[in-house]
Amino acid sequence: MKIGIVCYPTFGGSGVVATELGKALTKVGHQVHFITYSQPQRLDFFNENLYYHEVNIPAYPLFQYPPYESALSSEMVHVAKYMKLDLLHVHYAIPHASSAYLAKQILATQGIHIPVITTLHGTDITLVGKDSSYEPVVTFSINQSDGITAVSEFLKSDTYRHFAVTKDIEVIPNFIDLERFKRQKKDHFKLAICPNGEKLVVHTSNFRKVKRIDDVIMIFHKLRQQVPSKLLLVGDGPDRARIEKLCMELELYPDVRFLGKLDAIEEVLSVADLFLMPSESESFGLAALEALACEVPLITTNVGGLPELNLQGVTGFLSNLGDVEDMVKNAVTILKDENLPVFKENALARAKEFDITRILPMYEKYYERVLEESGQLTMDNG
Ligand code: GMT
Repeated sequence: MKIGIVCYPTFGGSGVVATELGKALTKVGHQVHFITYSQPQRLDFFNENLYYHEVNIPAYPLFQYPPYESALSSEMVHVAKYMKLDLLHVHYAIPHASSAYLAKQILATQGIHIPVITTLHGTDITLVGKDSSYEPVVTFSINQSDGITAVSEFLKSDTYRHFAVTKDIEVIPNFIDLERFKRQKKDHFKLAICPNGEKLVVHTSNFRKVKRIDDVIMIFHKLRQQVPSKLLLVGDGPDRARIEKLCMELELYPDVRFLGKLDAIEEVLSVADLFLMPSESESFGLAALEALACEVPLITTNVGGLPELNLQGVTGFLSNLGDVEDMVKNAVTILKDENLPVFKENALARAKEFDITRILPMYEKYYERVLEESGQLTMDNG
């Protein structure tokens, strides 16, 4: 099959899922064409089936806001036509689903019929997409997609709850490459951070309000009064400067370290004992799955799709939003020497359920179904 993948090229979860999916598809023989405004962060390998097409957005003094959606639609038209794509798979509805709709209409006028699949990832539905500035376009373009997937049952329900979506939504969860995300022996690294045998707590995110990093800090602040521990914060975003200040005010240095954006996140997770995700909203929680794969138990909220990943008392614990006291109590339980090995083992077992080798065929089957339903399945792509 020849598949066009449209996504955000940044470190965000939707871009990571789209890029890893595309890479995996090329390894099983599909031809994948990424259409993005810059090289996706994780598109870091060569494969003869992999193509990258950059969206060109010409500047013009009249444009206070360069019309990215038009440029993206045009690039989709060019790539679909000249590369003879079988389908377009767009990740994160805004604005990719509406740009794909426009591209599809343009191609149809040229006798080219190409189905569009939209994958809903989270804030495109739960936060940004609901805003009246976007809602009519999001609803319309989701309904116009030939296929719709969501990354959790929660996200599927939330889409029906908040948008007048009339089509079936297929749930295909986030996945993990266990070849890459596995616990590596990094004793020297652990010793450098925790020289006196302290427990290591990790949080990774894009430092947005929705991640509630204040709660991460408060959990750690209270935890270290009971269990000698250190905190590593990975990632960057709008809340970082404020949070660094909070750490100074609480006199948490040098027990807290901000590592910024890191590609080899699995190296940090390999030395972690606990992962914190006290998010206000989380459609799936890919970062938490990455932690599980590296045998790191979880403290999360019980919001969104997190109960579909984190199993209470098995892979970690879930608490009500903002219940820092409960999260601290649970963290202390996990970190007890007699409990930690069991949680670590359970973490890996749970991660294996989301192994890419299990999830990739779900996408392939769904592609075939959408192609068949739209009358585009031929011997060539089938
Ligand atoms: O807002 C973010 O955290 C980034 C966002 C994205 O789309 O880039 O992540 C969402 O998609 C991920 C991949 O499907 C999910 O694992 C995350 O849970 C989801 N984030 C939220 O729902 C807040």
